[in-house]
Amino acid sequence: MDSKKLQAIHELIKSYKTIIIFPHQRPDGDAMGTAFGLKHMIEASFQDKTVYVVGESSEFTSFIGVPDVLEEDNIFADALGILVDTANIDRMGDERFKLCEKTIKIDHHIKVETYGDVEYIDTSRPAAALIVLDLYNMFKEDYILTKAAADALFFGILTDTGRFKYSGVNGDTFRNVAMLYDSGLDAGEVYDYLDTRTENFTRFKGFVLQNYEKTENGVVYFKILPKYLEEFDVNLEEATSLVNELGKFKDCPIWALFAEYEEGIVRCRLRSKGPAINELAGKYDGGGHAMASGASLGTWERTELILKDADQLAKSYKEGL
Ligand SMILES: [Mn+2]
Repeated sequence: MDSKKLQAIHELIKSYKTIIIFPHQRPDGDAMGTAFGLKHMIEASFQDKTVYVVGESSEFTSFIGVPDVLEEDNIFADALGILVDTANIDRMGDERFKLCEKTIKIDHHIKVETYGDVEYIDTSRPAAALIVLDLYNMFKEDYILTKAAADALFFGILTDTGRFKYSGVNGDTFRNVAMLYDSGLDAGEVYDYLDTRTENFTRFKGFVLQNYEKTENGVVYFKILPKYLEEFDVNLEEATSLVNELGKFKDCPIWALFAEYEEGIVRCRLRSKGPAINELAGKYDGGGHAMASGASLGTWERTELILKDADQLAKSYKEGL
């Protein structure tokens, strides 16, 4: 935690009437949870401020909130932009952060590039939403954490930590989460939402678990071909959320889930419970955390290349054990 920078963030928030929050493209639970948590917290605390969240919407995160559509570019000129959960600036969901008078970066990914008038990166936090709580905790007299803010932040923390299971979760995580419970969090509501599945999705999950593949040294993978989405009538977002189902096998330290996001744009979600995989992801136009990264392959043929590399990584990891 960097109290000096949190102070700088707090001063900027206080000094702007209009604040616009920018989550990354294809927003996940943490990007949206952080954005809406921050929005609700600031709006409840300062009656004279208007806070917008802009960028892409997603069905999964609509439970927490749907971004505003700001057609007038001039709203941005007098605003403070807060860019959350994003290491690469070209992944921002709305480019108009460039029009903002001042910008703040709040992120928990390993630094890829420097941006923002205040750049706050804390890789010790397993979700960006937890950084909002660091801010809240430091300036409790100035902020009000409402139930809506608590629910959004909890949604972000749960989804980015695999419900408190991933590495990086520690006492600080729970101390921050305790403040959410103290602020009226309805955890049951969030869990119920996350646990609700359609029957189509459940059938698709069964299909993945029957048909996954494995390399020689224990890289488990599955390729979500577009025809499967049609066959099972599930969307890409739902389908790719299954990534961790492939990580439950003994002696299989790495797993990957491939999908085609647009024609000719094949990406993978890469996960590990052994060797760090972010460097491997970097080699394929991606990146992320040591144990959870994403990579961009382009074509289906190129998936074999990353699988080969991942297999080697699994091999040397096992040999080194
Ligand atoms: Mn995150």
